[in-house]
Amino acid sequence: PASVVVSGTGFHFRPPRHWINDPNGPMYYNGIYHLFYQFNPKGSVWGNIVWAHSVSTDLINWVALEPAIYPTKPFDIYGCWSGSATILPGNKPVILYTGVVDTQQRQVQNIAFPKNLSDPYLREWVKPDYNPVILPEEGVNASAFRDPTTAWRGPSGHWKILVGSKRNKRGIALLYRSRDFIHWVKAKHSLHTAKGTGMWECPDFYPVSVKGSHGLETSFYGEGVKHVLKNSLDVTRYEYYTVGSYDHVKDKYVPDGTSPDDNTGLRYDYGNFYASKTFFDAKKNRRILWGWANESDYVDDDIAKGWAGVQTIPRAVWLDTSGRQLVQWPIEELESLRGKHIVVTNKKVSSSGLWEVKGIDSSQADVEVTFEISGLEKAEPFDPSWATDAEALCGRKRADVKGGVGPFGLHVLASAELEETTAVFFRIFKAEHKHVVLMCHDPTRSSMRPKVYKPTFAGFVDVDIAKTGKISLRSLIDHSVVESFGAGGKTCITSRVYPSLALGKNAHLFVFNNGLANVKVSTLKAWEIRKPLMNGA
Ligand code: DQQ
Repeated sequence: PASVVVSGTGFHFRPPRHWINDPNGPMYYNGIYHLFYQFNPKGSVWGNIVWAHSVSTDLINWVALEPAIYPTKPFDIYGCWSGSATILPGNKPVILYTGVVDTQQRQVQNIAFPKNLSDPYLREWVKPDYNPVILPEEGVNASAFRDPTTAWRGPSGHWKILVGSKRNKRGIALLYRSRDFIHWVKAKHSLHTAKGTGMWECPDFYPVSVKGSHGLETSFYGEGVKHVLKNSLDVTRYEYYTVGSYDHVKDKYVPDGTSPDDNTGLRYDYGNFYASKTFFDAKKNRRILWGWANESDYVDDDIAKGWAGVQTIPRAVWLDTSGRQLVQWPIEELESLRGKHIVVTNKKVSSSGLWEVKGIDSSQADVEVTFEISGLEKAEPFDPSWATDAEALCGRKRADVKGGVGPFGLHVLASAELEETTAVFFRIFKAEHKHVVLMCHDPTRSSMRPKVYKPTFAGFVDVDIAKTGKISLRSLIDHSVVESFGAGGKTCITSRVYPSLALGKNAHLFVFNNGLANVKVSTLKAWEIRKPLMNGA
């Protein structure tokens, strides 16, 4: 097969050319959404990093502007790395970002302001000469000192931020305080640390409401609030978060302990999703999550196709009613791109059943389906040792491994004869006192192309399946991106896949059941997704 036939993506955020990584400084300001991101203006591999800049009025259609922050001064001459925006009182946006100062990649934190607040797009940013505003002091590892968060303000009037770091293999979220946003002092105690995780990149820390799906401004404090701390682990390339309590006076964060805060903990997304960042959207009173989905093809392919990396579809994020985890859902604005659609109702998927969903072009689509499970008697027994590694379990029990209840789900980006497919599915097990629901992405057969990395990804879904008897799945399909949301967004998985046959009109969509028990599709809706304005891509 030809090695570089990769079609572009349709509705995922990316520039027309070159390498992108972390989303930076997302914000809503005077009616405009801003997204900055790590960008190499010279090629489709990582390097020469600047803050590229795009603006939008709906988070879906994007217009690219000139890069906003790029190396010019000793305090950022080797790179302008990740950081965050804060809207200061008086409606004044400000950015804190990491500057790389030498070839050993030693890091400092810098501040930048819009040059002209009356420019609706805030095109130009100024980096005052008094930068850097934070230097790595005694005892801080200068090459592991980066990615300042959005600031929050405590009852004392102090601003506070986190900076990611490590000491030996301990991940650290350093805490800094400032009265004026320019002079910052390191707090004696870090906000949180965990042993054995390695470097904490791109920390994020924010309040969530214990009731309802609305978001809270980052400085919010009061009753009925929990906090979320997320870190990106550069060793595993996965992110983990905890839900906990934060004391604004003592600056103490205590995770609830409902999930571990290491490599076995909760994740926003159990797939290819990294360096994420949230922001509070004052327009719609919600908190929105951006994450980066890297390529998983071969570097030579990225060079040949001339671009690499996308941002996932922005997701609203809030605390689940259980209080134990977050829930995520693609922003409602995405639905404005829905075009031609089809509906299937009350259709059985018998044991070993397979049927095609016809009538739409499914290479750029949005699919929502609800499966009804008639009985759980046939569920496979669950070995408790599997509980800490969903991914390994999915690797062993892939879509083609027969089960009791499930695997059932979708074949997306599939060729007509299923030589190629990315399987998105559930498998239900019987544990001692409950049922365990596993959600998987199995791209083992996603591409006939050589050298493509095709990892299986998986997470458990915290639902009482015996009680509800049904489970929903939504998949956003975009040529080389599959983003799936299980049980209304309780478990999310993103994959990058590179079909060589299942391209464009040759991409098919199937429903399958490879378990002994019958299941039923109570409803399936699938829409073609139109291409928005995407930075000229
Ligand atoms: N990417 C940036 C760093 C960050 C890493 C450099 C995470 O600031 O730690 O491009 O992907």
